[in-house]
Amino acid sequence: MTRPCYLAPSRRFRTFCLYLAFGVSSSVELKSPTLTPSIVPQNWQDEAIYECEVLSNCGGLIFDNVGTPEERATHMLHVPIGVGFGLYPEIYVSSKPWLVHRGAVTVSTRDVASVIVRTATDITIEEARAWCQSDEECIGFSFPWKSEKSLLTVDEVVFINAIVDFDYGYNANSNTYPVEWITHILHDRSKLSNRISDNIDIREGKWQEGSTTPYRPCCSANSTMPTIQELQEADTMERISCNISRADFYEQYEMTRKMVILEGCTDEWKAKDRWSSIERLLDRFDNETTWEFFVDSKVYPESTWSSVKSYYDIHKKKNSIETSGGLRLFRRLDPDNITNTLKEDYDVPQPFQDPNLDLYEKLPKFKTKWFPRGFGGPLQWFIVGSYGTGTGPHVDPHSTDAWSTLLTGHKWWVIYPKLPGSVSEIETKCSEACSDENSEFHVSSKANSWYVSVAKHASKFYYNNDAKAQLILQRAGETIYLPHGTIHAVANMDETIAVTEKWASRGNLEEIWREILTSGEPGDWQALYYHALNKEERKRIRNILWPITEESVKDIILSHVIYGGKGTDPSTFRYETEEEVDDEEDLDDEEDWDGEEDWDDEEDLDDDDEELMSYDTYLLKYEDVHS
Ligand SMILES: O=C(O)CCC(=O)C(=O)O
Repeated sequence: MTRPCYLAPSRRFRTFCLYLAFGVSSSVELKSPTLTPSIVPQNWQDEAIYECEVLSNCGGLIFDNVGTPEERATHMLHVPIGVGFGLYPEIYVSSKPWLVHRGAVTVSTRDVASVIVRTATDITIEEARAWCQSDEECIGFSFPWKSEKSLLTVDEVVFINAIVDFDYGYNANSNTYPVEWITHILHDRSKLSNRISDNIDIREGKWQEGSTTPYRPCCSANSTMPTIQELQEADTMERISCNISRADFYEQYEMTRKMVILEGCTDEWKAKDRWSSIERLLDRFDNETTWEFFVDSKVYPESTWSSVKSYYDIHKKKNSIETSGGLRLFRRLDPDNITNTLKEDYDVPQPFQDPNLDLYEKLPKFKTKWFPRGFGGPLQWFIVGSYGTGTGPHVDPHSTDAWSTLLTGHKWWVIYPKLPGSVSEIETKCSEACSDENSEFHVSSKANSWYVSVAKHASKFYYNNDAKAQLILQRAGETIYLPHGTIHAVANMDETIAVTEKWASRGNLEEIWREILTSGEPGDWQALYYHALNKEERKRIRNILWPITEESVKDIILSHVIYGGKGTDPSTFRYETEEEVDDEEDLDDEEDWDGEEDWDDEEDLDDDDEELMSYDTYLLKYEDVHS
């Protein structure tokens, strides 16, 4: 069975079979949209429509109806105007109000006065869209992508009332795109009518390296990092008080998967003083305590605190973001003396104080498997970073949410849009020519290059779904809540000290459930289902897939982004059939779960004949399987 143009949704952004159907036309009966992107497509045609709605440059589709349904070619319309529509039995016109294309509208000297409606400098793209929409003539605007003056505005915008010619800036001699332009076209069919010539080809260029983002070079880019002041101006993230109750926070943010910043969580912490600078922190530990630290690409495991100190002293003298050599500690807070010392200084922020916060706590074997080296307890890390160090873009592992509290300094967070399909991994990376710079970094040189090439421009681009990246400045005393699945990168803008925790949130239960089904061991899902969840949560689970059988789990895939090749390979899934589970003789219907509140009492159980397995039984079964 061939599907020539569109493949499975997971390949959505890699597989294209694009045609341009551009032009001015007479009236044609158009097929109206059959679904919105929030509805899961049921057949190949709906799937293609779904993909088109997500893609920022898809104006519509032609279904040519030749061959079997699966063989019918699907062609993408970049700006559906209507020419030739009559030749095709089925046409879909996207409902999105703006189409975003790589390249610029070009105007001959003769046409300048008639085609260019207005030019503007230093305005945001939102302002440009609003102006164009309100103007009677304007059908779109072009702007050079790489604007260095500000994080939010573009240097120059050209508003147009017609598209006579289009250029995506390719230079055949150098095989490069020396000047990158972007064009937003107002998808208003009555306004567009007779304003676009029918022979314009804008299909090329945009899909270079499979990316919708044109400007991604790094290769030791030579530019400056934004200032703290500029980041502060660009930051529009919601802030709330840390006094919000656990219940309210869960309902308003964890359940709704909404990122937010909490203020005031550290007011009573000793860390406010003890971690107020790296210099002060250096007195907190014995010289002989051992640490792992990063300098440039090198990890120094098992280093003494005195070597961390002397390294810090040397680096501090350089004190420049442009030089490599920044120090970074990223230490897991497993129970030991260092952790005991640090724990005197901080507390879990109030909205996360909950003995039932982490579903993985209920599955200690699962947790140890995916977060090795742990000796139990919450998944927390202590992070120290000097000026100019940072992480590359990543998604936190194994479906975990995170809180992260900063005690001193400033961190720049780059948050990519979270809507499904909005951003593909490649769009967050340096160009392929700089692939070495895409490796993980904790260090100044690569971090600096990525931040000035990719991150600095991220909030000026409209990704698929018309979604945008956010730039955030985290200040001392602020706690970021990051729901799972968000691609993020974090740079230290000066000396920083932070503490963070990751956990499997009940707000993300569906994804945690998929994670356990795809990467857990026999017994894990039963332990979660029968012992950790309440009635309502069990219902949520059964809405995804029930009963759990060998056949039914085959189709389970994680629906979140698997970033950097990291994540769960569904083929590793190990299941027990329903029969096996039901036949367990040692299922125990009266044990409480680990001394905790008994959610699974008789009244609470649903009518699906649940049987309870004690936690001890679960561990025994687990040992059996692994012995
Ligand atoms: O704060 C940092 O330096 C990095 C935090 C982060 O991205 C993480 O823990 O996943």
